[in-house]
Amino acid sequence: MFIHRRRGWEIPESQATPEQAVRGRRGVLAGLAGAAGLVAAAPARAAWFSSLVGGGEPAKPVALAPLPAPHNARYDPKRLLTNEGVATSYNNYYEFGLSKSIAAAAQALPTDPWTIHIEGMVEKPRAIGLEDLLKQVKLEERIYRHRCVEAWAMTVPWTGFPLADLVKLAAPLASAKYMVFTTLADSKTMPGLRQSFYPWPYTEGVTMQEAANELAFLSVGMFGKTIPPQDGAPIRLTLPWKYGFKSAKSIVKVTFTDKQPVTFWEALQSSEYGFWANVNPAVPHPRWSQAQERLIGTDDTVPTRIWNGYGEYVAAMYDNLKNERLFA
Ligand SMILES: Nc1nc2c(c(=O)[nH]1)N[C@H]1C(S)=C(S)[C@@H](COP(=O)(O)O)O[C@H]1N2
Ligand SMILES: [Mo]
Repeated sequence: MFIHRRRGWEIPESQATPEQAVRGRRGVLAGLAGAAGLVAAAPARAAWFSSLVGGGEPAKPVALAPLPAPHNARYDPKRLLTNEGVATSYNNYYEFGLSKSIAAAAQALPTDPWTIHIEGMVEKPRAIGLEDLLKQVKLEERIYRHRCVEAWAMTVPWTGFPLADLVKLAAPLASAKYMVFTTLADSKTMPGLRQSFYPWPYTEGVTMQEAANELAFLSVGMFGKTIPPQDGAPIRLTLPWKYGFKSAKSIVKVTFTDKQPVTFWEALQSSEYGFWANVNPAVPHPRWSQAQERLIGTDDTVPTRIWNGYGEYVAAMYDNLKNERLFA
């Protein structure tokens, strides 16, 4: 299959993640592209790839503002911080392309003004400006480990506030069971949206109990500054006990519902990416092991921990869900 042939833009990522993981997500793509008849003549294929991986004029780098906030030491990651330059240049943000190198393209992300719509099963649907929202919460800094389903990990100081604070502001009805996050889909600046076989916009979801968990965090900063576009400016989820794809970037809408949502990766390939997506080294991805993880920016590979090491905070939430596919 053509997707398994090595191309220039594949090399950095191939070195950086287990080959199977690299092929893993693109393998999904290859299957879909084949099914959609996209395996076309060479020039068409080249154009298709370049539209996937971005390219074109990089926008002017966004200036990040200092964002001081008290450090909360309760969540000591017991791991060295990932180098800032590495953490902010090795990204997954498919709206800007499939490669890890989307930071330049992402500088075009329009973040000002930013409005979050609150919809569904709430007392009163409304929209709230980010500035207004930030006046109603108290920012703090937390260092969390982040584990991508592709078997790489990073450790980052995030600045933000508990997701529970947004839930409180939103005032959901008692009948709401899930909170769904919809992220920006801006066709003017996001070349990835041209790939119509992806179920855009990128959405994610959690149960109300997960949303209320003390670890569930909304990040507006990283390394003491406003969060860079490529990492999900101006506001993203940070759910450290789940695979990274649950941590939706650039959130524009939260919807409360009583139906379990079908989220982006689940809609794309439900056999490989489910709703729960809790980290577990003993449950392999259908096409690669999850036993180990590579710490980006280092030469180290370390054992993966169940719940990404956050079991003391989260494991009890799943006691009555043993029949669910909790770890994929
Ligand atoms: N909107 C959106 N959010 C997203 C993604 C994406 O492609 N689009 N990728 C997810 C995945 S797979 C991971 S691992 C993390 C990566 O965050 P980082 O680039 O800040 O490391 O973002 C998650 N959130
Ligand atoms: Mo990921």
